[in-house]
Amino acid sequence: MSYKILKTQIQEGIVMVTISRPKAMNALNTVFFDEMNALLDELDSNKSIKVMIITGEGKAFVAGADIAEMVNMNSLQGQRFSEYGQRTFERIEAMPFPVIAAVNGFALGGGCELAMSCDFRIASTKAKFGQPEVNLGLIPGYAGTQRMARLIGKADAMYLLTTADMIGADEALRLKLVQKVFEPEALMDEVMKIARNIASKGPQAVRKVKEVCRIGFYGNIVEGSALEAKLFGTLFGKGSEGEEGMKAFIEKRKPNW
Ligand code: CO8
Repeated sequence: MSYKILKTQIQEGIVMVTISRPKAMNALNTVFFDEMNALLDELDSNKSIKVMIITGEGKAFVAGADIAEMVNMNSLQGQRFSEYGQRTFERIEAMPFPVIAAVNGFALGGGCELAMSCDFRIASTKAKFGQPEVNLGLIPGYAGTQRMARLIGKADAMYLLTTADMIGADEALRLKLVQKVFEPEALMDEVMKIARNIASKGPQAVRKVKEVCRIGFYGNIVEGSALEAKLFGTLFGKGSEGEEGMKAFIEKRKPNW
């Protein structure tokens, strides 16, 4: 399928999705959400996908929700736009394979929220993060208030949400909002290395570890641990991925997944 805003490329089971609306700093509009949902429909059931990477074209990862589209919305339209974005980001978070945000530049407002819906964030030294909504008399609408507090703790989240401070990649690393930082020229090569590394692991194991980690993160430890044990068990037995992985270790060879 071809898209207006999303550019996609698949190689070695790794999907690279580039948000391409550079003249508007890749601001998120309805077309973006429609296209992202169509893409997620395509990828959801594709068992050959191992990792997805989301990045932005030009100076920005994403500079927020599209202010020009939002400015004339009434209360109900604002709520609907927020709910549509929330559902889309929940789907990204729940994709059966890991999703990496490769943050090349500004990740502001809805852009920071998009990055936080990914499993982890790898940033360029030029990346800038922030939730500037209060500058506009708004609050985050794509569950940024919920994810940020869970990812970096309530106090640091409240600091960023109420001051609207824009922080650089080093500060984002210190806060553990991002996991690694690279020079801009190296960013995509390094992200691909990480993606290939993940793609080389037991494919079912990677999918299950994501599922169980996500469920445990939002649920409780008893529920999460019970699911972990159940999914752990599914990797055992004749012809299973776990059997192959463990045999390969003992036989000092690479596993044949
Ligand atoms: N929406 C629409 N257009 C945008 C946005 C945006 N979020 N950000 C930038 N643009 C446009 C600019 O209007 C400009 O357009 P034009 O060339 O036609 O004038 C173009 O992109 C380039 O931008 P600048 O000239 O401003 O570029 P600079 O390099 O000087 O500055 C910044 C870059 C710092 C990123 C600056 O553009 C900026 O501050 N952007 C707005 C950031 C912001 O406030 N983001 C939060 C938006 S609100 C939000 O995301 C809420 C999410 C939840 C919504 C829930 C649904 C209701």
